[in-house]
Amino acid sequence: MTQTLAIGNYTPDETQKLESEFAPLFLDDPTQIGTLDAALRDQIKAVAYKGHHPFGPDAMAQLPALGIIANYGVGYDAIDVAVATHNGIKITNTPDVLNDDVADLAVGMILMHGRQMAQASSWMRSGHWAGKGAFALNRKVSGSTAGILGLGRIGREIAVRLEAFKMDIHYWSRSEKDTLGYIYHDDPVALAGAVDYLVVALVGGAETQRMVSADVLSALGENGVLVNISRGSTVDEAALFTALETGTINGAALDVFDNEPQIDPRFYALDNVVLQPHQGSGTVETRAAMAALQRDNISAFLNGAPLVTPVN
Ligand code: 8YV
Repeated sequence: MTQTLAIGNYTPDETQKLESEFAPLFLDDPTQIGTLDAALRDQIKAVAYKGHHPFGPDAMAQLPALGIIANYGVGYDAIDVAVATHNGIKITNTPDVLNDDVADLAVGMILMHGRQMAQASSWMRSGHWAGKGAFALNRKVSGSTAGILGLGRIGREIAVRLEAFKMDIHYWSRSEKDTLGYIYHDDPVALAGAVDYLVVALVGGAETQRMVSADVLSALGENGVLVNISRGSTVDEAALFTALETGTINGAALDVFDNEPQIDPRFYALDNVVLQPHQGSGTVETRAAMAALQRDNISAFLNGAPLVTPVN
């Protein structure tokens, strides 16, 4: 009897491991749950979820025996946790195992933006070094001032790395943290006004929706660079286009967007933006650890053991 539904785009290795542990049914996204026979839906106790499509009340109502949604990812903003909790459905996520990779990518994007490495590589491959001479001078990164918007587990890993680049670290969080030498701002606009790099490491969801507003971008100013490795929803993208197109900020380095993967094509025309395809956690090692944690949570639930990384 199938008790598990695996929803999302799993790699062949992940698929094989899910199959051998749980023999699940596979679907692409939650909107397909209704295509299953009611008799099958009635048996489903666990969902392994991977993706960013909304998983809301309608999907949950179609699975009356559901007890757990094990999310593949630290961010679970796609899942309606309030409704799940109300219905007695446990949510788990995959925290910590991806902190290093996401922080590494944030730092890499800062260096790519400042040192123009992608443009320099294209310059060489086009034969311009020998033909036209030296590549254009660019922007010094070390010794800048960094602002971390959301000093959680990933934000702290970014801060630690940027300290090694001799940066002063400022931050905003819901409350002041016990940090050695980091400067707290109680308002995102004040944070943006104090730094060269504003690095967004917020959780997604209603409470952080469009926190990077036109006012924040205006405070960041013409030397400022916005870095986002969290969720596209945290940034007012319309205001960001205005700021990038009119030069009221210096640039942006973005791993996350509205409407992924169909992002606004205006991004492709901007030279002052580093673009990455939401690949913060996307290494072989980390994705294996995330997938294993997801499976461990499902196993724990089905065996009546304590969940490894519960959310609610
Ligand atoms: C995704 C992420 O989980 O962990 C998160 O919150 O956004 C990513 O690691 C990954 O893209 C798979 O959907």
